[in-house]
Amino acid sequence: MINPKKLAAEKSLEFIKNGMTIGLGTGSTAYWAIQLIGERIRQGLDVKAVPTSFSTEKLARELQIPFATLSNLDHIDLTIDGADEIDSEKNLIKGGGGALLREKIVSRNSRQFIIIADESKLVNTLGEFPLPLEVLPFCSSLTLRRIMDLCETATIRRKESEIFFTDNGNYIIDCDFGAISDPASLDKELKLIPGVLETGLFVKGESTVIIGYNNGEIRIL
Ligand code: A5P
Repeated sequence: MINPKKLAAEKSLEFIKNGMTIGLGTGSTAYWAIQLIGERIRQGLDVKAVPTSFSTEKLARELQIPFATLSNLDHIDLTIDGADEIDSEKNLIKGGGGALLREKIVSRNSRQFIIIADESKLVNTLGEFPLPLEVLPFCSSLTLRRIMDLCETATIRRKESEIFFTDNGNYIIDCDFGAISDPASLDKELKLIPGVLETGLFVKGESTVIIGYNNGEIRIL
C-alpha cells in the first residue's frame, strides 16, 4: 500500500549532501525522513543532526544518527519537517505535536527548509487546524485572557486531562481562529502579547514543500 508521507520523505533525501548539518523535524511524517537518514548513514552518509524535540532526539539516537554540537553551531544547512496545514502560498500551521518553538528556531536558522506532507495537509486558507501557541506557564491565566481577546475559543492543551507541557516546560494554547486571511499580521499580533513565546504560524513561504499523494505521485511546490 502507498504511504504518501514516506514518499515525500524519500524525495526530501535527494536534497541531502555529505557534510551537511540537518535539522530533524517532529511528527509522523518527519519520522520517515529520520528513518531514511539513519539508513543512509549506515550506508556511509556523513551528516550531523539537530533534533527539534525529545521524541526526535530519541529516535535519532536509536538510529545512531550523530548530533551536531549546538553550542557552537553557525547555521543549519537543511531542515526536513512536517506540517499540519499548508496553504497555496506555502504559509504553514505547525505545532500539532507541540514542538513549534524548537521547530521555528531550527527552520529559521536553516539555509534550506523542506516541508514533507501528504496531500491531506493542503488547504486554500489556513485555519481549519487550531493554531498552537507556546506560552510561558507564569501568569498563564492572564496570557490566556489576552489571547481570548483575539480568539474566544483559545484553550490550554491537555493530554488525558493533564496539562500538556512542551519539551521546554511551557504550555500550548490552541486557538481556533477560523479562516486566517493574513497569517503574517496574525503572527505579529499574537507575538506582541507578553507570555506568548511563539506561534505555529510559519509565514513567507520560504520552504520547499514536497507533497506525497495517495496515488503515488510526488509534487514539489
Ligand atoms: C510538531 O509539533 C508539528 O509541527 C509537526 O511537524 C506537525 O504536527 C506535523 O506532524 P505529522 O507529520 O505527524 O502530521
